[in-house]
Amino acid sequence: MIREKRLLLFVPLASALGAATSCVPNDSENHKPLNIIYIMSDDHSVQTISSYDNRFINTPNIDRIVSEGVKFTNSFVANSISGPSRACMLTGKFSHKNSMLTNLTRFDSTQVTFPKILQENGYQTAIFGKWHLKSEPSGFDRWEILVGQGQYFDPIFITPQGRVTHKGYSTDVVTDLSLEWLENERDRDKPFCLIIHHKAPHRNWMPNTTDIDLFEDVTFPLPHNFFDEYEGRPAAAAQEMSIAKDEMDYAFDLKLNDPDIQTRLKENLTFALRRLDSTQRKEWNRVYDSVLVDFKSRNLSGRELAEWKYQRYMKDYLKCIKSLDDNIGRVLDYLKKNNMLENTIIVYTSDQGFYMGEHGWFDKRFMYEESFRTPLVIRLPKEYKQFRKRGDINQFVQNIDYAPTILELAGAPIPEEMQGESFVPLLKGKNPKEWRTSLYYQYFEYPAEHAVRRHYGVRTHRYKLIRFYGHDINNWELYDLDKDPAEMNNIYNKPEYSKVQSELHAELKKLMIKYEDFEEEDKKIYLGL
Ligand code: SGN
Ligand code: CA
Repeated sequence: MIREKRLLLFVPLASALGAATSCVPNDSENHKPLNIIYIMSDDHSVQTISSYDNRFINTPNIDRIVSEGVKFTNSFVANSISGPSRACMLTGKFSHKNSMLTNLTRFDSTQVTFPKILQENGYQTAIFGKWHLKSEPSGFDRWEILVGQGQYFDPIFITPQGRVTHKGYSTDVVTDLSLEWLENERDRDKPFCLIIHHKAPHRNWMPNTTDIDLFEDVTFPLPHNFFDEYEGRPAAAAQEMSIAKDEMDYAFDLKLNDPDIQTRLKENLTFALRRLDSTQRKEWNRVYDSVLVDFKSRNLSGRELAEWKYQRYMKDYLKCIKSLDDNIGRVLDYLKKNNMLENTIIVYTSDQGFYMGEHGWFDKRFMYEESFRTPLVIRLPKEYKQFRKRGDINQFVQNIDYAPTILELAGAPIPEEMQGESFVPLLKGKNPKEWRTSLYYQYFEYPAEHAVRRHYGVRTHRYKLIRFYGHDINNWELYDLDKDPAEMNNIYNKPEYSKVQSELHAELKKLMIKYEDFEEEDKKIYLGL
């Protein structure tokens, strides 16, 4: 079934924009369907994009998208982990509906996805980079995807014709493939949707050797809750994603390559380093050998050791972000040079947020702010400028909205089964009265790496209610985000919040019914089914 708001196929952009049609200049570009470039990185935190947060790094190219478009200040995922997040993005549905609950699941590629609908409506579709859904891509005219998580150096890709290795650094290679497709492979008579999915800055945060010296002399501010003791938050206490503990591996994560340092993931570093050529290896050793010497000479322990690990983590992660931002710049420059900017929508986002030491963590998964949020910035063609004067959009959006939004932008129909909402009205600067005021979240991957318990919850503009459930946990958390933005103080069952608490329970139940998430035993019991 197709929703009523379905748009005509290939309506000129001016008509797709509705009421203001007559104001749109009538040059020929406006009569072509919009091209879409969707760039998504892996694990890029909101904290490390300068237009969101300028404490750590300058990202001029991502910021260019913002200055020529919009920045979503309240952008969230539906399930903060790669495969599930990608499935939500493609299908416009929550995980329980697209069945991709965890990274271990295989995506059912017979499902309806936005690239398939674009294809049916005359678009050319292509994807390069991380896929992470186990089954092969469908709905793409051209695809070349990384094997699993992919490698940072000389990454191996899967193509319909078999495997191929491309020499170079992953972020450069994925961009090269994308630009090559734009320049030489696509059919220039058709509109396109190009999806560029970077591996970076995923663990183990290996920088390009060209960026290897960056940030070496910078000391980053420690998050105020780095030494969190998780009082009143048993799930947070039970996680295994602590920078201070061995979960942040001295060899694999911190690149301390030494016979004296034998760790659980040491072999993974050995394998990753084998992919560097001799020139790259020389550069690598120049930097990381001196880090090793420094580390040994300090003989650190306790808090000092944890802080040293945090500093190393930040440096490596941010080196990866530098290359990511540079490569986004390459795409923008290409479009500018080829006069394509005004007929192309450019989206930049991540598959989820990430912890930069908040609560003492790396990784994601939790419904807490740093990993529930994800960056979302969109460069808009000039026709949109008359609708939106301001750069920030503050309404709640979620990655289940991407599919319906992209379809509406392309003038293609939005299937009824998609649970997300097109946010095209927000891009036009409208403030729809009926827009969502609460968000639903779910996480399923447990037992698993990093030991984050299953949970679900609701977030409003001020409060967050989370339920952790399973064989070894059964508890609720409630946060007043105005008073406690870092989510340190669980106020569940505090008498002064009893009214708020019951309102949030009602809202959570409403969302579970709306999105039809009541198959699991815990949810059935909660809903009284
Ligand atoms: C790998 C990482 C984990 C990470 C998951 C999921 N371990 O398993 O730290 O949480 O990926 O990440 S590693 O030792 O292989 O680096 S996700 O972004 O793909 O969901
Ligand atoms: Ca990820």
